Amino acid sequence: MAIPAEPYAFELNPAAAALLIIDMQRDFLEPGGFGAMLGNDVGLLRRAVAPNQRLLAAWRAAGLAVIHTREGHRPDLADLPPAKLARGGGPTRIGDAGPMGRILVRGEAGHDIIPELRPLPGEPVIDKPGKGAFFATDLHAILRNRGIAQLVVTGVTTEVCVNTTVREANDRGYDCLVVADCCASYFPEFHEMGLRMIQAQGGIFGWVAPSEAVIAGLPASGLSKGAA
Ligand code: TIU
Repeated sequence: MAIPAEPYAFELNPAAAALLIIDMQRDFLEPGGFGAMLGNDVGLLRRAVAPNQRLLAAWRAAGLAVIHTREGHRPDLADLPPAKLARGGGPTRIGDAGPMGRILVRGEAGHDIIPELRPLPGEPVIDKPGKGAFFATDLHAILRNRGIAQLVVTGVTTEVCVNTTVREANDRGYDCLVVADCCASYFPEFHEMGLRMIQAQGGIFGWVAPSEAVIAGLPASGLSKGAA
């Protein structure tokens, strides 16, 4: 199935593709979390919620693999680099108490994925301490065990965790299609440039397409369990 994309059509192989939704967590998309702590207007990220809901519904209906990620740290912060703790400049830091619990800490309300995109049983959730979803996680093993070679990537933020993950994936041999309207940034110009960086130079890191093109390119009926 050829999906119209930049810089050229993406040949989707549904049995070998996963939807990878990056860090659609309350800590980034709701007031009082990590994103707000860094001085950002979290409302700018909300524009990606409805497109992700539509794509996720279509992707699930087609019976294809879904994987979610969350950025965060152990409650004892043992996996938090001192430099990451120190950066940000504000009075509140990772691990401090906020309105949604301790900021960017696993198990807290703010660390969870927003209710609009709640994972279903059987959809792996990758907890990652860094920006890239491959660093210090079992994502690569999970993908290989499932025969996944293509990643359709969405989430936040475009130039930080989405870009870092796509670059990591590209170096590991995965073909990545980034869904433009399903990503967002606190900086609209970084969103635009983040997408351009992926598709430039003949698709140096991958492809970019709108969600409606991806949805139109999905198989009409669900894959059978044995198809992969
Ligand atoms: N600050 C920012 O733009 N992003 C992050 O800190 N993490 C993710 O992008 N998930």
